[in-house]
Amino acid sequence: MDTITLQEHLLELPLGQVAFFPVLGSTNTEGIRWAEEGVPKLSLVVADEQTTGRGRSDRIWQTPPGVALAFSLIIRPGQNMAISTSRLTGLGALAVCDVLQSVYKLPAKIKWPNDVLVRDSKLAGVLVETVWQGNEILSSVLGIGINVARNSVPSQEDLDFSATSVDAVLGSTVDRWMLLKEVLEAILTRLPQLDQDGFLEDWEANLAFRGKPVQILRDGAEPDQGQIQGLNHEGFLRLRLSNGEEKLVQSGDLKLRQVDRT
Ligand code: BT5
Repeated sequence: MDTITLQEHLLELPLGQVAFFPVLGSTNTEGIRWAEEGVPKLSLVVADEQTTGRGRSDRIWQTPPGVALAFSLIIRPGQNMAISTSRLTGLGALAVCDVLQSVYKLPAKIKWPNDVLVRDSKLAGVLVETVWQGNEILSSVLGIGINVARNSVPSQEDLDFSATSVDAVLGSTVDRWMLLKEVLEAILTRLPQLDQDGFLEDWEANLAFRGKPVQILRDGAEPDQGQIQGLNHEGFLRLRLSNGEEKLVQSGDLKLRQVDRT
């Protein structure tokens, strides 16, 4: 797909500038550059292949050619940094869940803060990055990677959590560009609701492992163990610890894992 064809495919959506790259380091890096240059809001960077795709804390996100979706949308949210970054991460994950559930009838869930799972395997990840102008947020870059075809899934030795693809969980083949359009539509539908309680409720309702025992792992710190209660207003995880206290967990360089009850 070239840029013109992609633009035509997405014509009904109120996007800004749209570009398709056969190969790119990272759509988020390009998106940050675009945002710094002042592109119109809702501009979209799409890559067929990423050579330096990244996750949180500069982890590697693999996007081989021809089999996955990697894209970044430039958004101008409000100025509340904590709310915008965490809620936009929720927005990306929720939009992918919306589409997988409603269009493809898949039991998609959000592994807080930024992963989309189907049957406990990850098939999409979200990375939101912020572009500042002085003390103000100029833009946020909402990056989403989705494993579509079966061979988009990295080999297990490169992963610290089990992974899958849309085609694998569906048992049939999905049109990547149709899926892109559906996810963008879901993002655009939810975006005006970002500050509302209803958005938070929907995000919370789609959390994986809710009410189940989980661990929050951080390098160099004792893990927190407890039950997922839900989210607070800022999108922090509410965890009920074994002593009955509730702890708020802010997203960051952490890993959430279900505690094996066997
Ligand atoms: C994420 O980080 O899951 C966020 C991924 C965001 C990727 C998109 S693609 C478009 C945009 N441009 C970018 O450069 N990034 C965004 P995190 O939760 O930190 O997970 C990273 C971990 O996921 C890695 O350490 C691997 O273990 C695993 N991983 C890497 N590639 C994967 C894949 N294709 N499918 C499933 N897991 C993967």
